[in-house]
Amino acid sequence: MAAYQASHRTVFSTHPLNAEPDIARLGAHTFTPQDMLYVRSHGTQPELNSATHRLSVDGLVERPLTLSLEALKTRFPSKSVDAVLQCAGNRRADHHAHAPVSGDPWAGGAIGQGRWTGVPLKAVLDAAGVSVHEGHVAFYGLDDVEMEDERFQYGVSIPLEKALDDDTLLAWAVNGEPLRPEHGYPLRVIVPGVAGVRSAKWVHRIEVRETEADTPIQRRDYKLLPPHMSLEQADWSQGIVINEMPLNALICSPRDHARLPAGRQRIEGYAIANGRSVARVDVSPDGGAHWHQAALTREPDARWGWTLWQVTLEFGPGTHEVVVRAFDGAGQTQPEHPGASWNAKGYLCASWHRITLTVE
Ligand SMILES: Nc1nc2c(c(=O)[nH]1)N[C@H]1C(S)=C(S)[C@@H](COP(=O)(O)O)O[C@H]1N2
Ligand SMILES: [Mo]
Repeated sequence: MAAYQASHRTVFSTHPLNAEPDIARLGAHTFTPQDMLYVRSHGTQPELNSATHRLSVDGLVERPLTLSLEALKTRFPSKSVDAVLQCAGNRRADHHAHAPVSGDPWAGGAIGQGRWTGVPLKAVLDAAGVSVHEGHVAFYGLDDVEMEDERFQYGVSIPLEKALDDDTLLAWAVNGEPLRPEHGYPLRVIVPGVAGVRSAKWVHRIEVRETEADTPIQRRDYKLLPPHMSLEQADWSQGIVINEMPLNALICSPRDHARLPAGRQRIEGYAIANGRSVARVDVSPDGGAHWHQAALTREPDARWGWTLWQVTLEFGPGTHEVVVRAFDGAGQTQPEHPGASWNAKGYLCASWHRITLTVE
């Protein structure tokens, strides 16, 4: 077994807490243990109590509601959903290596899979009686965020249609444990297949609206800007709102720049198609000149899950560039270079992942 880094994770900041696990450990677990799951927080970490916490549901509904955790757990049918949570900035380091971008340089560990337990958001919205056919559902957290000298409460929204998907949850547990404070205790939203930003932590208010949430996080962040647009001159109205995540794959082990003895070497990692299937994972031992197909491991019902993969390849002495790329069920694959999707905030990097191995 490889020797793990002492800390097991990279901490970009502590206030707010932003940290990703050592990716060599990440790929070893189908369900990411909570203390290994990346943390992406924009502001304060509220100290909440599940006994006194309340969730309100208002806006374009016939019967506004205020619910305790107890009421959520007893008045609605609960269910568990296996889903990957992934930051839109995952793999930003690869965009950054192409040309500088703004934001923490996540290597590829801003992702993890959980078995989330809670109530379908749809059940709560049905109880409140949504009075529109089209619209948006906004989620507000109890954390305070500072952005460009403004201080505000975290808030985001998703289209009503996605809010009514049976798998969109108000979750209080993951992998059979209550949520930890940094992951949204006592209640968070889980929007499977969608960028983590929409899965609001510490949620205390849900609002049904005609338009997207009027919050800075929704309107002036988490958008894919056109390639020529700098952050200083950003016209956010021209950005694509990030919801669905692209096809992606990563080599978790061995680590980039590992030194290894000559011979057979197991290569492993994750691939994700977010609601579609990962149909094939190709691994190249020589920078993309030749490709080998990896064996895939996927939970049969995991519509929103990741696919772990592994392949054993032979390496002689020298330096080798090992590359991975996935194909989805539509036969589509990933861009070869990070420049193809470069944007000033470094979102949605999904190019072929490359590591360098030195074999002695
Ligand atoms: N209230 C609140 N919810 C939030 C955030 C936040 O800062 N505050 N960060 C979002 C982002 S960008 C991501 S990627 C996920 C991260 O969830 P995790 O920290 O549990 O991994 O939470 C989302 N929900
Ligand atoms: Mo994120």
